[in-house]
Order: sequence, then structure tokens, then C-alpha cells
Amino acid sequence: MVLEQPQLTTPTLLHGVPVIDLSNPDSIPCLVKACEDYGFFKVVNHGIPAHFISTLESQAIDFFSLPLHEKEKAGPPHPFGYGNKTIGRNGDFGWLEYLLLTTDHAFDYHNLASVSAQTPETFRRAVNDYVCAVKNMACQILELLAEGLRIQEKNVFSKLLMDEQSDSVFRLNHYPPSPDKNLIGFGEHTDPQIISVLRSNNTSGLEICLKDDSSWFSVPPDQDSFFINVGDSLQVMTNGRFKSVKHRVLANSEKSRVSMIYFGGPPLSEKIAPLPSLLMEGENSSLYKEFTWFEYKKSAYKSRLADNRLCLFEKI
Ligand code: GA4
Repeated sequence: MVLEQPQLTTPTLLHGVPVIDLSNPDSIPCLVKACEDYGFFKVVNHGIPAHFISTLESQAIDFFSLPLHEKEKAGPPHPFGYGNKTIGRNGDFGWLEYLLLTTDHAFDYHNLASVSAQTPETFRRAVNDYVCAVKNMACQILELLAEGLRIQEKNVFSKLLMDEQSDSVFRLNHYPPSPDKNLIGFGEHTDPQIISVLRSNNTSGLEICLKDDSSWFSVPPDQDSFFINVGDSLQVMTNGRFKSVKHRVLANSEKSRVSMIYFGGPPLSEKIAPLPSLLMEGENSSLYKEFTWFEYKKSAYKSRLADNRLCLFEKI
């Protein structure tokens, strides 16, 4: 007789953070619970080759080590390129410098000719290898989530990232050691897209806002794992069942923090609305008005970082 193990529906918490083992076929209920309770979790046993991460990280460090006037040749960051301390276009500042890149082929890596010893082509390849791998992992997670929500169309979320027209973004952040412990590296915000995949070196700083909306929790860094954020669009598609997590980064007074984040977004023309199968039958229980990703993005880019961007689209 084979005794069946009861399925674990509460994610394991390590230092307060839900941890999902991607190699465990029984992780689906924990994944769903982590998205409902935190909108955030850490992924281990992800299978992403370590050399994709180390190659890109060392190229990013080479780039950020260049003199400012060289890096500025790759700016400004609107819509893509090098940015220093300013975030967005509406007066937000942070203690960081960064490279904002598109994940499609439209980005001209020759703007980054200053990437020290590397040729633009080597840098492009490092970004591509890394982004391809994390995008596949993000899709695997989204498919498990669709299964966990008992949605028939397993690729209902992942197809949006896989679409050739997917409007996804990639950012490399460098937070230099700060003179003041209380400086904000990247101010509090939620991510507008569907899902974000973050990896950082071993420097602390990332904080997530817990359910009660008022306490911040410091996420211990782990350079071998990935951290996943639910974005605003996934909150809408699940009719608020999954939470788009508010997060921020505090400056570190001792060490540099380097992070790389893939933001998986839908095509611009995609209509975003709660999935019919997640609405209560016979009732109009949708919490959100339908919008296109283009409309959402346009209004997001007019907002300040800390604004609640979804309230414009909530049904009253
Ligand atoms: C937050 C998530 C991503 O980093 C980002 C950010 C974007 C930017 O840095 O240009 C935004 C911010 C982010 C949300 C509101 C607007 C746009 C800065 C800002 C004030 C690249 C994204 O897609 O939205």
C-alpha cells in the first residue's frame, strides 16, 4: 500500500519569506497562497545556469564602474538607457544608477558602446541569455499559478509574456554604498506589469510591505535565488485575489547592491480585466474596469512612484 503524502498548502517561510521549490511538483498550492498572502516569494531549485547570472553581473559591474561622462553617453533613460538618481519623469529620486532596457530587438546596444572591455554584441548576448532564461521561469510559474487557480487555459498568463509583442522591460540597478543609512535607494511602489523576477547580489536593502499595509519587512538577500513580485496586471486579472506587492529598496551604507529585474508585461493592445472563470457566477463581481495595457502604461508614466495606479481603474 502506498500512503499519499498530504499536500502542503502553506508555503515554508524562511526568515519570514515564502520559499517555493520549483523542482517540487507539489508546490502549486503554496505558490497560490504566497501570491494571495504576500504577492511575493522566493524561488529555489530554479535550474537557471549560474553562469548566465555571473556573466551578466560582471558586465553590469564593468559598466557601472566607468566614469560618469562615459555612462551618460548611454542616457537618458527615457524610454530606455542609463539613468542616475532620477526615476521616471515626474520628480522621483533614488540613491541609484541604472540601465533600463527593452527585451525586444528594438534596443540599439551601440548606445552602450562604452560598456568597457565588452563589445555591444557581448553585452547584448549576456542580457539575452539571462532574460530568455528568467522569462521561461516566469512562464513556468505563471502556468503553475493558472493550474492552481483551476483555469482551463493553462497559458492564459504566460502567453502574454511569450507573445512577440510582449511589452517587457529589463533593468540593471546599482546602489552605491550610501553616506546616510536612511537614504531611500528606490522608493515604495508596485510594479505595473504581470510578474517581476528579481535577482540581487548579497547586499540587503529590499523591503516588502506586509498585508496590513503599514509594516515593512526586510528581505534577507540571497544571490542564488530569485524573488518574484505579483504586478498590478496580475492583481487585476485575478480580480484582486493575488496582491501586487508594495516594495522599496533602502540604501546600504557599507556595500554596493546590484540587482537585475525582468518585468514581464503583456502586448500594448492586450485587454486587461478579471478572468471570467475567477468571477462569481451570475454576479457582476468584477472589481476593475477593463483597460488596455497601453492605457494603463500611459497613466502609469504620468504618476509618481508611490501612487496607487490601480485606483483609477477600480469599479466604484
Ligand atoms: C516601476 C517598475 C519598473 O522599474 C519600471 C518603473 C518605471 C521607470 O523607472 O521608468 C516607473 C515605475 C516603474 C512606475 C511608475 C512610473 C514608471 C517610474 C515611474 C515613476 C521600469 C516600470 O515599468 O514602472
